[in-house]
Amino acid sequence: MSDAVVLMAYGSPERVSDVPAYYADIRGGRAIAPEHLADLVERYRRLGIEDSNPLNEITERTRAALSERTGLPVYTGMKHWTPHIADAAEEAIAEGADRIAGLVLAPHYSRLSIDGYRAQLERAVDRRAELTFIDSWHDQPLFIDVLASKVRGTDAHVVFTAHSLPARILEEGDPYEDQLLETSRLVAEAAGVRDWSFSFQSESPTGEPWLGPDILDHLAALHADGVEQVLVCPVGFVSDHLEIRWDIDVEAQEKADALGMRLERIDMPNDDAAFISALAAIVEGAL
Ligand code: FEC
Repeated sequence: MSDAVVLMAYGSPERVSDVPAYYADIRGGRAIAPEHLADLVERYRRLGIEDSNPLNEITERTRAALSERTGLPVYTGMKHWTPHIADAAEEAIAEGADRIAGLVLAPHYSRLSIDGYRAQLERAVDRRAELTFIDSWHDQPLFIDVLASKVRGTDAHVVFTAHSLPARILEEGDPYEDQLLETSRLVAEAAGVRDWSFSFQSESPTGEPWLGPDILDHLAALHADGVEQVLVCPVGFVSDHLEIRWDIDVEAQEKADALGMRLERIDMPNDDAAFISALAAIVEGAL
């Protein structure tokens, strides 16, 4: 069989002028409040992505490194931006793939997030190749080692974080929160870290309750308990996303400063060699 990988990511606008169309794609046709759009444009602008976005270069480096490491053709497909997941699938099939592994650059499964990637990929492949979709890889040992190496030996209280989701997923029996806590526990154990906790981040203003606690409230609670130093380890993200560079590096940092706490965060895995080895093992296991 001729194997290929479709490596999927959320997607990020290439330049500030892309933000309205990008946000419209995320909202899937539902209304966008003008102040929410203005706020999002401002966040990207303040991160300096006026004309180009370094995150997309990181994703390309990750793709190239995974291809080199596995010896397989790897095609990048974005959920909410270009190149779309359908473009990646089309290219893989045009170049002769008859078995495709679908891997999302997000380790934890939720119906609300990962099923969207799966649906786009299945629709695009349309049974023209055998498809092996990887739902989650939150406990993959090499991935756990990558994160453990980033928190091992710290004196700070480690706060593991991930993107929040609407709280209704719990009533639907969604495994997202359990998987996040499992990753956090495994990383803490592997690193010998005893002083840790978990909180969510990056809640969106959609008008319904989201999973908590949010990191900003959590920092205040930790401070009230006498914690002075935190190391943030965002287990739900693997790259330098807006959620990291804004929600942690700006918002959480400002909150910590106001509380008189010291806040640091781990360097994200991005295209680290050890992380690429973890991705390669996941793909090889699936194929
Ligand atoms: O440019 C970048 O670096 C940002 C990329 C980005 C990632 C990401 C990850 C996740 N999201 C998840 C769920 C939701 C839900 C909504 C939602 C809204 C946004 C908005 C932006 C955005 N997300 Fe995101 N998310 C990223 C970007 N996300 C921008 C819209 C503005 C805002 O709310 O700040 C609510 C949608 C709605 O309005 O109905 C739900 C989940 C993840 C982690 C898994 C994954 O990466 O796929 C879950 C990266």
